[in-house]
Amino acid sequence: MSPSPPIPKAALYYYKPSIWASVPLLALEEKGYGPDEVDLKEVDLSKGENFKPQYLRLNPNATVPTLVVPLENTLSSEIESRYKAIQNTKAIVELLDKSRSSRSHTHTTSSAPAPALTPATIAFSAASNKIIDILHSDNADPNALVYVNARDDASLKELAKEVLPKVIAKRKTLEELIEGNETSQVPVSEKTLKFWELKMYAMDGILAVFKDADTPMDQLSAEAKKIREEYYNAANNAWSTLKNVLLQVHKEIIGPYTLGDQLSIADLHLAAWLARIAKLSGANAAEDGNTVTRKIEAHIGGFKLPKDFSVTEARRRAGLPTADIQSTERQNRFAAFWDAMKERPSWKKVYSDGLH
Ligand SMILES: N[C@@H](CCC(=O)N[C@@H](CS)C(=O)NCC(=O)O)C(=O)O
Repeated sequence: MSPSPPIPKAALYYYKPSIWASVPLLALEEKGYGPDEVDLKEVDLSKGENFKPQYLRLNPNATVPTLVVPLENTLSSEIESRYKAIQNTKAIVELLDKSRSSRSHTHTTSSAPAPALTPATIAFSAASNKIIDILHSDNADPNALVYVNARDDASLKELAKEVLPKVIAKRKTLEELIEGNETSQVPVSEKTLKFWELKMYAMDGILAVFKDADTPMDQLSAEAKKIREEYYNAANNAWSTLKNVLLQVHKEIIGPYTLGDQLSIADLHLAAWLARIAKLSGANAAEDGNTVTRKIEAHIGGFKLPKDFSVTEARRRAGLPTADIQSTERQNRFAAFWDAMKERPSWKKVYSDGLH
């Protein structure tokens, strides 16, 4: 008998500092996927690797994560048509959850248990979808917040040190792709070219703000001053809008996890999102939930989350020790969530290099 062909493997395209790619990375750990079940392929966003035609064929939006999965029972002999690329975080995590169960016969390489992360009831499923949709809405966009994380000249100068090298590198890649295409024997489609040009335009908009970040406002030309003022307006609006996002999500959390004491897929989205907001607010991975949320409140300014959750209850439900806690102590639900989440091996692994 000839040996059976190897089971085709899925591949997850990710970038470690990316917020949304962290969600499937958390899911892989929580589900107990073995390293030989999914190939991890890094796409360096800071160098614009995601704009290259090879990657655009997998994901025309040029974003991570992308999960490429083999399709079973295909009639086609074409290798390419036997794979399907899934291009958004929510669908990827749902698939990772469903594809590995404790009874799965095709994924036997890891003996770790594979708890179901998808909510089991219609009501929980609706709550989970609501939270995920809020976190992925434009008002909550954690990537946009990176660029508007300065509301005065001193913080703009600091932020420029981080943003400028990346934007310049991405712009260079786009420029090379566009120029290379002009002389290429196999030029890309009009659509791809337009996409690159639009991305270049976006990079130029960011550069216009950050290129003279070292110059104080009162020494700028009239035009540069106008750009800076518009930027501060946009930044103030973004952080002010975030208050509503936080309150909306807070209202949905049962505690300590979004749906109570069981981890679910909404928690993976929330963990990555909150880690980014915490980082932008100056918090770090070692800090506890109360400290982190105090920093978020202070960073937003004039904002307090409701302290409507019992600390003892939160810790008891998360399986954490409660002996040192005063039974009347209350905290906000993000703080309780943070404390529960940060104890998990998945979180420790994904945030081993600090928050991102
Ligand atoms: N809707 C997409 C959004 C993914 C996304 O925005 N990913 C970011 C990284 S977290 C990205 O790839 N950005 C492209 C870039 O930085 O050029 C999803 O849910 O997967």
